[in-house]
Amino acid sequence: MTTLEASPTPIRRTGRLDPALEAIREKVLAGRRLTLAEGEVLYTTPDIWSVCELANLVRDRLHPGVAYYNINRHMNYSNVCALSCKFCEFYRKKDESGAYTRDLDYIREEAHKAIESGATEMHIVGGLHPYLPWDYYPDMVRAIREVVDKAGSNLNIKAFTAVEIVHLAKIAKQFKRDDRKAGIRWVLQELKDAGLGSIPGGGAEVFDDRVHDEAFKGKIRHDAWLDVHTVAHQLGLNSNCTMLYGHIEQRKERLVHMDMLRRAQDQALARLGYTGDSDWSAYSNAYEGIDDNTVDAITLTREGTQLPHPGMNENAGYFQTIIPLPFFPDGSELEHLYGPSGLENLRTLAVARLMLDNFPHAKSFWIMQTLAMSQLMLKAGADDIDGTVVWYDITKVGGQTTHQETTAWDLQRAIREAGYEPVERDTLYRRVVREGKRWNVTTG
Ligand code: V47
Repeated sequence: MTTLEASPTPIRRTGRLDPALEAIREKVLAGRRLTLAEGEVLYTTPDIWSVCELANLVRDRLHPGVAYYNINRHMNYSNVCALSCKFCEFYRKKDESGAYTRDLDYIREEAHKAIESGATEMHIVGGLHPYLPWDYYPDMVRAIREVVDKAGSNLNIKAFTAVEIVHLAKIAKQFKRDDRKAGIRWVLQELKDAGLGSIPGGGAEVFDDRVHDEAFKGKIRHDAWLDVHTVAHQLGLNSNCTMLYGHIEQRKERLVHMDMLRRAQDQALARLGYTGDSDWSAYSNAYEGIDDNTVDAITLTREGTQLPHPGMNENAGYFQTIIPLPFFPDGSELEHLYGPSGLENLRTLAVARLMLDNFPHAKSFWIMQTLAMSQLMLKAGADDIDGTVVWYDITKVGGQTTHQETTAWDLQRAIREAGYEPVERDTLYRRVVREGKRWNVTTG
């Protein structure tokens, strides 16, 4: 096993494929799963453009000719948080200046605005509020649902990271240490009944105990994060997942993170009837502590494989997309760090696309990557650049304002210029057909 360097690898273009990538290319073409050791090669080769090309080969096979965007709005119900994660500039303590908690009237008003703007999704997250009662959360979802139903809209309420869901199980007094999934199931079922439509991918950070203890101690670890998403999938809720990189983690830890996610997705896809490759010798992992023989590897990247889609199975829940998030040091306790470079962002997106062979989508979240970089990423594995967003409080790119709106036209233009047909999607990646602010989805 090689050791990954923390320092950037200088890139080189020789006009021919780095020989170290040849065997990897063969596997990618055949739609076979890459090992963690091969992931290291993707991270260390100076031939970064070939890594991007390989990732784009997969992306074009899965989504020929198109790239996705959506019309959405982000809303944070509170920035008050019991945790103090070192990478986070969003949280405030209860009486600190800038702390806010929204009431139901504010939330209803935001739902109105979202519908008026033609949004197909509200993305809602907040801190782990120490005092809000359990009822606040299903009441919030119900209040939005009422506004949405009254307007005859089909807007998806995508809300609460896995970290919040575990917190809610605790405040609802449903959390049982010896049966964590039971409390999670109770909370998710209540929220689903209230109108929750899907789960966002936040709060995953990097699935590594060392990084957890140094940078976000107190937050749930990877096992609880994965439990929430597994239960969500079992209840028929689709979810996304993120990876926050470029702070104190190593590239090797990112690869382990990706491996854990693809194993969880293997399980979700197996429940949907997909069958896999049980020949673990083909992609045996070299890392200590990684158990090799859990489930079959199911890949979606072979030519002609049908992608999972809503309604293919009753209670069909699965991970839709991986969203690598580059760390922004400004205003956080880790402000002394640089954050990842442009090339590291490009490479990480490409590596994620290649390693996560059972994920239908790879998203470049333009708010954190910038729209210019997201456009480049459409040629390095990304098929989705997210949405119109409007207000974004969690990171503030290049300044202080949280108003980070872009128009659907800007997103379409970026996509077209990259050579793809822009496709407006809803939260579940169904094609949106719209007339102004009124919209519907097609099932094909
Ligand atoms: O969980 C916090 C990250 C996440 C910083 O599911 C930071 O479709 C960079 O999860 N620098 C929230 N990142 C964002 C998120 C998300 C975004 C877009 C779409 C979806 C989706 C999910 O932002 C947090 C955390 O991992 N974050 N602080 C920071 N300083």
